[in-house]
Amino acid sequence: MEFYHAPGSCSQATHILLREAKLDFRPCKVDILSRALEDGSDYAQTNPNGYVPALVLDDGMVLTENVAILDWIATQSAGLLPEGTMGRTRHLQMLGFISTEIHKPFIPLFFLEDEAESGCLREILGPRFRWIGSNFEGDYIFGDRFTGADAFLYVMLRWAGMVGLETPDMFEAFIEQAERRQSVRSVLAAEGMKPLRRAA
Ligand SMILES: N[C@@H](CCC(=O)N[C@@H](CS)C(=O)NCC(=O)O)C(=O)O
Repeated sequence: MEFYHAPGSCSQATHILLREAKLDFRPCKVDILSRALEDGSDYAQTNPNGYVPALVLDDGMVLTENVAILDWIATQSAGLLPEGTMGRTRHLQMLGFISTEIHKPFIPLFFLEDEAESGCLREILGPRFRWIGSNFEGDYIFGDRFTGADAFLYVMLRWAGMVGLETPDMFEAFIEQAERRQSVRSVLAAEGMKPLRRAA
């Protein structure tokens, strides 16, 4: 399987979950501005929409969209979904929330120069992070199981740190827990990034 990604982007969540699931994959780095792969070829040939993440499965199927990819990986290995008959649905609910209510509206914060506009966006995003915090059932969103939703949240919290967006204090412990995981440590090393917390 091939994994198309850009370091530090939302594809980092896929990267983490692929390692959690211990799946074999070949990482392929995409320059998301030029849409070029490292060998100079055109990533749009693989994903005409040009964005990451994308997986090309061994049968050639191209899988895109964070929600679908993280859900698919979670079904490939045991212990990556919340327990119970509603576990997969609850996980999808949280992935959908992070994808549409946090990830997508977050992106302009990296580019907005107008303080009023950026302040408005911060006011929208703050309560959404707090809502996730209010749903925590343990060390992670669904208790003691680290899921794709946790991987996605971790990446969004890294982004929050980059733009100085305040998030609930409880996420400090979450970040520390996440950064103790081998999957997170090896992905950060592979993507050339530092953990947020020195304690990790
Ligand atoms: N709908 C896609 C969007 C993914 C996305 O926004 N990826 C960003 C990186 S965080 C990207 O590749 N942006 C470059 C572009 O849109 O051309 C998903 O949810 O997976």
